[in-house]
Amino acid sequence: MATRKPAAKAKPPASKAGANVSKEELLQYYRDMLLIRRFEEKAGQLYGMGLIGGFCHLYIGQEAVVVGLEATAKEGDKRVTSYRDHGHMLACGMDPNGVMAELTGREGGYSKGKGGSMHMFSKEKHFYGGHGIVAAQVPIGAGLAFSDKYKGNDNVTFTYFGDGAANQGQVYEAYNMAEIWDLPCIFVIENNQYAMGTSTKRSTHSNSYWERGAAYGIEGEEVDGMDVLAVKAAGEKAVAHCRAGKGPYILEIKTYRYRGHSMSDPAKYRTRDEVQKMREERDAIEQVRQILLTGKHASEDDLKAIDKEIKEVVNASAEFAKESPEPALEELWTDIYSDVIPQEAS
Ligand SMILES: Cc1ncc(C[n+]2csc(CCOP(=O)(O)OP(=O)(O)O)c2C)c(N)n1
Ligand SMILES: [Mg+2]
Repeated sequence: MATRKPAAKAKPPASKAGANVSKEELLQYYRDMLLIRRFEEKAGQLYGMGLIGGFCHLYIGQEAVVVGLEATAKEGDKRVTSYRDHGHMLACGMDPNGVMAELTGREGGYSKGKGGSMHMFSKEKHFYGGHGIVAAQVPIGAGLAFSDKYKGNDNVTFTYFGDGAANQGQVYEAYNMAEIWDLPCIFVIENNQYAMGTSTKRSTHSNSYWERGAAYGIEGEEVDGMDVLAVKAAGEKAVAHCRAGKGPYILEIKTYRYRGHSMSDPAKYRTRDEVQKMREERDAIEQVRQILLTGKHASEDDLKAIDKEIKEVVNASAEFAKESPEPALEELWTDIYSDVIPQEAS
């Protein structure tokens, strides 16, 4: 009886970072990055319609950073970040409905509509915020890592902050203590080249931020943040270092935000061409799309189906966020540190 030769397995594309990545992984990164992008675009629209108030900082352009690092995380690992936080929440598995409803200030939001864009948390997903004070989350990240060290487990904490935050004093106090105590903390500098309207070229003599760790004896490296595979490869190294009890590690991830600092940004500090060039030549989602197509791991139709699926998830989150009621007045007196509830005037 003639035996059939098993179909040759498609070879996984070789990453620029040198790691072999499976088709399934690539599709997952494509999906995860696209979810963040479409979600943020929708948040931008809702903001324009007046459905989201206050501050709102979009993550569009930086998706590969958090998706690449989340690919290296395991259950129990923690994350904490700044106000540019929606992507981090989605990447660690928080519910898009709860995030969007928090943006619109509704009862179904992660903080029952009382926190908004910069103040969401998830105990279940070990997401510790969302911090509006620049660099405030960095010592908190070291503290979270301390708790794991104290408990004797092998969890790590991803502590994200920006290039602007990297010039703050408390970052270096946290570095010092993290090194002395060998804390399993990955300090992730998301260097998107601007702090509000100030370019890194104007704010610091040396814009190689990771090298500052040397003063504290902390190892680190610079990573191409527009290449999700490079981020993942560097993340694996950092995670292995921390899990092995070797103390903290610094990843300076070079990235770029396409949108303004927040929704009210006059964008006079850079040219349209600069942004356009980045979008056209370096976009992280497009890079993965090209690897999938040229390696014949997915067809245009497969990718279209994923796009459609993501659009549906995002549209559903916007519907949920619009339909969820505003928080009841009594909610003003919950989740606060005071027991003294004002009584109605008699
Ligand atoms: C202590 C403090 N100083 C100033 C501000 C105002 N502020 C908000 S965001 C920001 C820029 C921070 O830039 P960066 O750390 O690079 O993060 P990015 O916005 O680029 O993600 C500043 C100065 C603040 N929120 N907190
Ligand atoms: Mg920045």
